[in-house]
Amino acid sequence: MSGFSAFRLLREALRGQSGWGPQWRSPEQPQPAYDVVIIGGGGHGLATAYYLAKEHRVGRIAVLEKGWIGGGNTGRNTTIIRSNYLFPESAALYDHAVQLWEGLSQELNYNVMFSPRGVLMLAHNVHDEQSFRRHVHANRLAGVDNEWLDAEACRAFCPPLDIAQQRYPVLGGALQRRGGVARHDAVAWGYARAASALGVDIIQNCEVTGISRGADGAVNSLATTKGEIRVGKVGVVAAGSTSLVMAMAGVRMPLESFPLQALVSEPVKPVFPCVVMSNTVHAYISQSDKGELVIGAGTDQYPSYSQAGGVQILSHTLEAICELFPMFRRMRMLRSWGGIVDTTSDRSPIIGLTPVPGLFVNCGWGTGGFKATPGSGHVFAATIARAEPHPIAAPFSLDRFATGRLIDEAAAAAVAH
Ligand code: FAD
Ligand code: PYC
Repeated sequence: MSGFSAFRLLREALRGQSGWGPQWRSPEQPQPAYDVVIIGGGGHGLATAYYLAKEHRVGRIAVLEKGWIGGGNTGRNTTIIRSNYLFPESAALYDHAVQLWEGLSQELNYNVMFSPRGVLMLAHNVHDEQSFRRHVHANRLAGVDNEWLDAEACRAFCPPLDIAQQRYPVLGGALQRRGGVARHDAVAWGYARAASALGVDIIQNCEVTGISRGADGAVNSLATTKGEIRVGKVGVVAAGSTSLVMAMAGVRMPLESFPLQALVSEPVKPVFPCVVMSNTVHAYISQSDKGELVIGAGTDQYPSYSQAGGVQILSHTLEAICELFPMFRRMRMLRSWGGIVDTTSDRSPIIGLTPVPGLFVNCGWGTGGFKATPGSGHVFAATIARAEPHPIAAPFSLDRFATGRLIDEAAAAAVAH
């Protein structure tokens, strides 16, 4: 911290923090027209706007958010970051993101608290072990770090883990040491501040309610709760609401939407050094820098837009956490919440062009898109600016559901599915 920053901090502490200005501009009203509008002010939408402004000359840019930025899944997720997916296309996409995470605090000059403390995925049966070993081999061939640990090595890496209990036997695990967690709000705020400084308008409480097309079929204006906006190009980055937004332009999406839940415990001193995921059990856990255990569950079994989620889903996850980590049996849980995730049949995202000229979509991240935030924004910005897919995004086109060129990452994404 520079001497000036230290002095400023002290001065603000003494005068009741009254001198800090807003970190980003958030105009009450949008301009009448923009060259590019991003629908959705989550991490992916804000990152897209930032890279559009920074790396591409596309003119006036706005992000329209129906609530507050980061209030969707960006602010509701358990922040696990990893790139240990099976297929080379996915390794390229998710590892592009991990590489950007590694320099993101410097890039944004904002501490996103990226903490590569290692992500350990537990194997509970022979099938798990075979599947994870296959991922380890595939990842190493693709230049992505991943290694197999036997049960004793898992316990050494994560001392709270009980490898002797019988209900969820631990045969070993796949460890990605470069994986970890980041602070979700800071990611949204950091991108918002940096995008705003580059001239992007971030309009909150502005819901898009209609998408209009001209005689040539191209998108030309948006109806919003703050009036009509003329647009050149539109990027839809609306996570669990993608199907609803795309329907406004007459595009039916191959998505199903499910509630996904998580919860946090009371804060305790640092006891949990890493991230542990159990795909078979649908449970994942880490400890936040505030000391809370951050625990996530599986999706509900039925599609729904209810953010409540089933109580039985949470109780199943907590029972498993207590079996795997008996030292947490007497911890009290503080709060739980849910978010709506949009899933594709191959558990890979959709990034790219749509049948509507000028309309682009970035969605289908299901239960696992936080980890991709910087990479997703980076390749989507290039895709919008050039009106052709960025090479890393190209395999994730919408038309793969017609051509059959699916990228089946069900096993890699399985923790919450
Ligand atoms: P969001 O942050 O949801 O942003 C979309 C925005 O669009 C929202 O703010 C919404 O209000 C806005 N919007 C929607 N409709 C409109 C409209 N009509 N007009 C204007 N704005 C609109 N991923 C991981 O990688 N690791 C994890 O550990 C992880 N854990 C998760 C745990 C839970 C409980 C949940 C729910 C998700 C988890 N995920 C995880 C998934 C991850 O949260 C999402 O994939 C990711 O955050 C999606 O980011 P986004 O910016 O696309 O979406
Ligand atoms: O995709 O890594 C993941 C994940 C962890 C928790 C929810 N999704």
